[in-house]
Amino acid sequence: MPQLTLFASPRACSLACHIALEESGLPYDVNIVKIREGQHLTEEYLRVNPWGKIPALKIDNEVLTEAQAILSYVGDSTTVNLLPRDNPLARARAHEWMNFLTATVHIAFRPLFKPQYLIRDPALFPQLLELGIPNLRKTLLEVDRRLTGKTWALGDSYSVVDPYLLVFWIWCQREDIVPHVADMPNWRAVAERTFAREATWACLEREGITPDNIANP
Ligand SMILES: N[C@@H](CCC(=O)N[C@@H](CS)C(=O)NCC(=O)O)C(=O)O
Repeated sequence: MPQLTLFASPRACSLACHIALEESGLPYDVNIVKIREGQHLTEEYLRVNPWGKIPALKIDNEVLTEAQAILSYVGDSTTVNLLPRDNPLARARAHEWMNFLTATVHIAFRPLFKPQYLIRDPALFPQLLELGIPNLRKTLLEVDRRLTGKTWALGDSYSVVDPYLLVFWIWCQREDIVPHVADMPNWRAVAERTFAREATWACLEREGITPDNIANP
């Protein structure tokens, strides 16, 4: 069994990998690297992931990056049913979700969370938000639409996609984001089911996330 160490920052997209590892029953360690404190840019972390992003999963002496790849690896490495194995379409659906979350949903938060990554002049940030806020709202509503009638993202079975969805649900609960987000009843129901799982709270607590600070980090 390889030795697994996840590098995670509280509330970052790494939370999905953290919960998936906890659900998987695989032995693993977590190394907390706080983005807010700039720890992702220290020499020590850049030796792990020169790209300076979270998450990274150390697998013995190799490092795997990208949330989707890590979730896929965890799903394939456990005997717990976290990723469809033998059904090509069901497996592709899992990747359809994960790719949508990585490439579209995650990025839709950028004008609000990290405008400085997109444009240098802070005077232009409001212009960025003019397009960014409706785009975020529309993207999140698309997540909700895709969850219509579903117990979990993939239907009846919990999978690595569900904790990934939870990351962005938690981001939506931030006091500064709530006003820009529509009601999303399908997603709320899936998120509540995910919150009800023991593994979820074990990881949230480890990252210092509590019901009291979830909206106001
Ligand atoms: N495409 C990467 C994105 C990784 C990423 O940007 N992670 C964020 C945290 S959610 C990060 O490391 N941010 C540090 C920064 O550049 O400020 C993935 O899906 O893993």
